[in-house]
Amino acid sequence: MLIKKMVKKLINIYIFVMLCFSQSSVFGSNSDFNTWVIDFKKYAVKSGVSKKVADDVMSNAIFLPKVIKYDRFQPEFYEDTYTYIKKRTNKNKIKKGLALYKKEKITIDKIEKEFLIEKELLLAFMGIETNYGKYLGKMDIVSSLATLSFDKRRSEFFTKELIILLKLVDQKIIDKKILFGSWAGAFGNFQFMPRTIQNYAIDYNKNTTIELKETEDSFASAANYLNKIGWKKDTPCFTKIKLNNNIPNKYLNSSAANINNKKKVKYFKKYIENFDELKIDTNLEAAIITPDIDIIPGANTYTPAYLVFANYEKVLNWNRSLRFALAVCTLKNNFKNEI
Ligand SMILES: [Ca+2]
Repeated sequence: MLIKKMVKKLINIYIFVMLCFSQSSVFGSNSDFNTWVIDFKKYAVKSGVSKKVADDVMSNAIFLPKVIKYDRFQPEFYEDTYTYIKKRTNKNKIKKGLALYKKEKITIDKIEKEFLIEKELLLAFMGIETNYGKYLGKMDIVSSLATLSFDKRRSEFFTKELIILLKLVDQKIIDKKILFGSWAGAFGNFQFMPRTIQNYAIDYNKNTTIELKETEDSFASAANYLNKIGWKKDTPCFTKIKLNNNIPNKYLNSSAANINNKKKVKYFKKYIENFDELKIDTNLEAAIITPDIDIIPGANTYTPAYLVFANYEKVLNWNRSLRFALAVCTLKNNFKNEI
């Protein structure tokens, strides 16, 4: 335990030092950023955005050094699995979720039925993404997305998101005055990125605008998203397992980018110490994940370990983090016992 804590501390110090060194290049890039904005506007117009909206929306875009800091210091990169899950699924989170459900029961129950997505799952997503709308973010999304597009790490991804956002403004689906959200450009109760808004957000209460900070539209949009990407109601997400030492390394997934080597649960029997205690259909397809291997140096290879199912990968579609998906499904299960 002590070693684990020391390793964690060392990782934090390392990240901090790296951030200090990266400061000079980050702060020295303002004129480069302004040149980038000029080029980006031309590219946006070529991609189908009207010149008026491109000029208008981008006119106040500024480079935000703190966005780069947040990008390099995400908890998904350094928190071990138990800490990550515990922080996000505590009793207070359940209490607040239950209070919201009590208040919005009619709407949430109706949406659950219509989209075939468990209310517990919707509450879990909202609880983890924004603490039930408490942390919607106050960052100017255009500047966040512009900063991350200008930055090299994931430039292509964020450039596409920013173009989509401009198109949403151009088509009057979103009002540019309300574009405040997270440092990574996500928006509303469920932290939708522009592409998610474009593909899945709906005006559920039919008042002609999509309000992702209001219960009706945000819950229906989240339920619609999960339904369309294939979440299957009343089927499992993950289950915790104890692995035997005889498990070949190839079965241990530790990257959220791809979940490999899927087999029927019963195939893994010889590798799972507590197999007989598992309350799971052994004909289901599953994979094994050991999320701490990559980020916690010296982590015990086989602990913690989980069997994950098709639904788990749907949560990864939402946010590509092994820990995030475990936390969402854990909170969902915790609600199940309360509602
Ligand atoms: Ca609406």
